[in-house]
Amino acid sequence: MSSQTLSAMEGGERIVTLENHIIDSQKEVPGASGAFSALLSSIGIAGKIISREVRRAGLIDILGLTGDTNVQGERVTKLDIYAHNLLTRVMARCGQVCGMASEEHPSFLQVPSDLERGRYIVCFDPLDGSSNIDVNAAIGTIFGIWKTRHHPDECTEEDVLQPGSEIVGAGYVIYGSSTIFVYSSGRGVHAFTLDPSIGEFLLSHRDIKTPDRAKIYSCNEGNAYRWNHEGARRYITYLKSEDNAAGKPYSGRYIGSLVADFHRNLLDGGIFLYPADKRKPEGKLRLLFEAAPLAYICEQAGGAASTGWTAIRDVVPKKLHHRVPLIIGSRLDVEEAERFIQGQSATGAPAALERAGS
Ligand code: P6P
Repeated sequence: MSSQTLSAMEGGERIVTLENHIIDSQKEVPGASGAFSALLSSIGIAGKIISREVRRAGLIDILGLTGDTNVQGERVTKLDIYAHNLLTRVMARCGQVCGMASEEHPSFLQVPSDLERGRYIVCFDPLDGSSNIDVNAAIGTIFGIWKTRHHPDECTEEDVLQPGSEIVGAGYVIYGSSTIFVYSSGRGVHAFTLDPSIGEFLLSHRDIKTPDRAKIYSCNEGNAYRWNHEGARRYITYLKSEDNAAGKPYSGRYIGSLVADFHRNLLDGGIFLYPADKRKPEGKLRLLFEAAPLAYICEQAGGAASTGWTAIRDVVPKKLHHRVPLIIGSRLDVEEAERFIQGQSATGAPAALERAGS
């Protein structure tokens, strides 16, 4: 064998596509049927198609608003509807899903009986942050995968109302300077960057671990005056105070697109907060379509996700569009934010005592 051929064989990293990785991961699961792999691959295909539409939205009059508002009371963009319709169609026809729920649809969606049903339930936010589309800020698709508790032909909304602790897989696709598919099926978090010239997601970040602490905080400070808990305001003030020995002040970074803010913090560390406020006393972000899937990813990467009081994974949804406060990111930062919100302080002392200087 020539030395050139030998070096070609031995040189460089293996090129790993999303499909390669999904099949390799399946081999680690005894008795796996391939159903989960087929479902994930279908979501990957949907991500590629939505990426294509997002990239050319400005050129084919698919930007802008439909003039409608969704079940969230939010203005709906044409791309929101495109992404919702595409994901609903792909999930219904992949043969692995019996029911689904979408942030853009008010009720549970059972896969029709004339289509092959599988044992998975999928909840998704088809295009999170879509209010940022027209200004070309990064947006994303978020998905969470659960198993139905009933036979696939009998699945109901009850099968969707499961806590994040029952998630069997989750991920997101971020449509930013590049399109990246990030997922976990319980064995770490892995990211794949789309090479549009070959139409493949290629492994770019293996086994992502988020730093335990980092000097980034991400929140809409314009809402701070109406946050329900004084401790949340005290926490942000604390982060901005000058204490270089304690690594402060932190830097503020807020894009206003959850997937973009989350993805930055997942890779570089930091904390994202969307506390409950007087307008949205239960919180703004949706448990099933945003918080629970991202909490799963974050915990798989060594981070933490909380309402400020309870781990997101432990919150049992009371309704499809259940909203929660979301504090998510680097573990030590989230734990510190919880102490403030719960009325303690950085030292863990009750805030009243600390304020008294005792
Ligand atoms: P605000 C986008 O509409 C979204 O649902 C999330 O992507 C984002 O984190 C949040 O709302 C932004 O909300 O009130 O700061 O505009």
